[in-house]
Amino acid sequence: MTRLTILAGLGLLLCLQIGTATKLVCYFTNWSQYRPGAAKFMPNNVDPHLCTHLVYAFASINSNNELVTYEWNDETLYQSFNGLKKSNSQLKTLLAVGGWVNGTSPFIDMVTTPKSRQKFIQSSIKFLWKHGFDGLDLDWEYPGSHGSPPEDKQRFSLLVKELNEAFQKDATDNRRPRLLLSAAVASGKDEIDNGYEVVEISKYLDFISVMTYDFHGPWENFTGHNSPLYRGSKDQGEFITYNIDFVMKYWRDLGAPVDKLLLGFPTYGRTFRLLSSANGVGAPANGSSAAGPYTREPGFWSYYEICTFLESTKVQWIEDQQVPYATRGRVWVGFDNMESFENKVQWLQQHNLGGAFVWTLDLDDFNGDFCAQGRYPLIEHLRNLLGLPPKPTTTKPPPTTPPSKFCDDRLDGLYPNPDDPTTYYHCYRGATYLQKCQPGLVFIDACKCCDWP
Ligand SMILES: *[C@@H]1O[C@H](CO)[C@@H](O)[C@H](O)[C@H]1NC(C)=O
Ligand SMILES: *[C@@H]1O[C@H](CO)[C@@H](O)[C@H](O)[C@H]1NC(C)=O
Ligand SMILES: *[C@@H]1O[C@H](CO)[C@@H](O)[C@H](O)[C@H]1NC(C)=O
Ligand SMILES: CC(=O)N[C@H]1CO[C@H](CO)[C@@H](O)[C@@H]1O
Repeated sequence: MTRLTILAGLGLLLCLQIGTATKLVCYFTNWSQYRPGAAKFMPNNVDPHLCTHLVYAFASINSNNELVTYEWNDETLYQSFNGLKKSNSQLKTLLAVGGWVNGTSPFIDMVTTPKSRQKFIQSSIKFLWKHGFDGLDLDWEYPGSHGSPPEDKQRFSLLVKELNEAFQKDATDNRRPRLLLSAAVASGKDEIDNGYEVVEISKYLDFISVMTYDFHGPWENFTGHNSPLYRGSKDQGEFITYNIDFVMKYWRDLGAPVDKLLLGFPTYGRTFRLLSSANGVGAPANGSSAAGPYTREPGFWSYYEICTFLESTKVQWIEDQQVPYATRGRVWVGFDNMESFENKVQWLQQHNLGGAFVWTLDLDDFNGDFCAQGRYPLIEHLRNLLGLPPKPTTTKPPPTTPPSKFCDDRLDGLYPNPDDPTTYYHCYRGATYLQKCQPGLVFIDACKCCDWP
């Protein structure tokens, strides 16, 4: 297996960052507020320094083609969500519009005529400014399939173009920043073919988040990984397209500029119920194993629920696909961990992508209550791997080694602090930042991460 050292990743990234700023876009979901106990997630659980962009999922479209809230308390949540920008003035927030209404996508009616599209566009501009968002994220699953007619492929391009033009005009007329425009797009080859005029939409979108997960799940009759990096050696037929390497190259080859493409990082896994004692990849399965106690959705476990499962079994590695799974009894789960994130970031950097997005904030161990790896262990690791600037810290430097000097003769990267194992140095563009591990954890040089001693 290839194990990327953070140092190499950061060095490479420094070169890439001269032209473009790497993005780390993180999704917040309006339904995580209903999870029980330590899993309940509210906007005040978001670390405002973790990601470069936050996206609130989801808003909807009403029968008058206007952008509207979903949840009874969305407006209150918008306020605290956008209030996070008070703690980090660099942070950008977007509102995702998507989901289903009356069993169908609300985009389908909205895109039919120039008039209905304008109604939506104008209501969006008003709504976004009213609530303090910096942009709109289109989450239509999917134009041209899943109940949407073939002509929606062109209508989606028109929507994106008209939104972009209206956002430009709004900025000029009202002398305010242009609203951002992005889309979360399909990773299935058929959905891509049926849904997007890639060159056209790429002109008008600030970034394109490719949903590189849900490749395999309990809807199939054999085990498979949720988000494999590479094709499995046994994959045949259409299955050879069910992996990140294929899909991201497909988007690129259809004409999407790589610096607008974001790779999707899931903080969850997909579970199966095994049918026999065979328990590798491709083993016969029938449906999902029990729902997680916190996410309470069959077939779907958050990273913090997987952590708990891992206490009673060991992590297995899918060598050809570069991702982990775990199994015990009749349970099988394919998931992501720090190591698979490292491989994926390495891929992302080798192919000069614009960055990463995470589905979702609330599925990571956001409080550090479950996995003993600190707060947001996966996303924090992802942030470091991407080489984003260190988060501000209130830690006072120890007097013996003035931190302003520590990085003077060192390459960018993470280093142990010889004077205090509970802290570490992050060198970034010549500056020294002293970072603190979560209480009880120490810095481990081998993984460049904080862990239980
Ligand atoms: C969904 O159906 C309900 C009941 O038929 C209707 O009142 C509502 O307007 C529909 N919503 C949309 C967006 O069409
Ligand atoms: C899954 O179902 C297909 C037919 O739908 C069948 O051809 C295949 O053998 C099944 N695979 C397993 C592992 O049961
Ligand atoms: C799979 O599960 C369904 C529903 O639980 C059941 O009806 C069916 O017989 C199962 N199939 C096999 C092959 O066990
Ligand atoms: C609790 C909940 O699920 N609230 C809403 C959040 O947004 C989705 C859209 O996907 C709605 O379906 C939910 O009702």
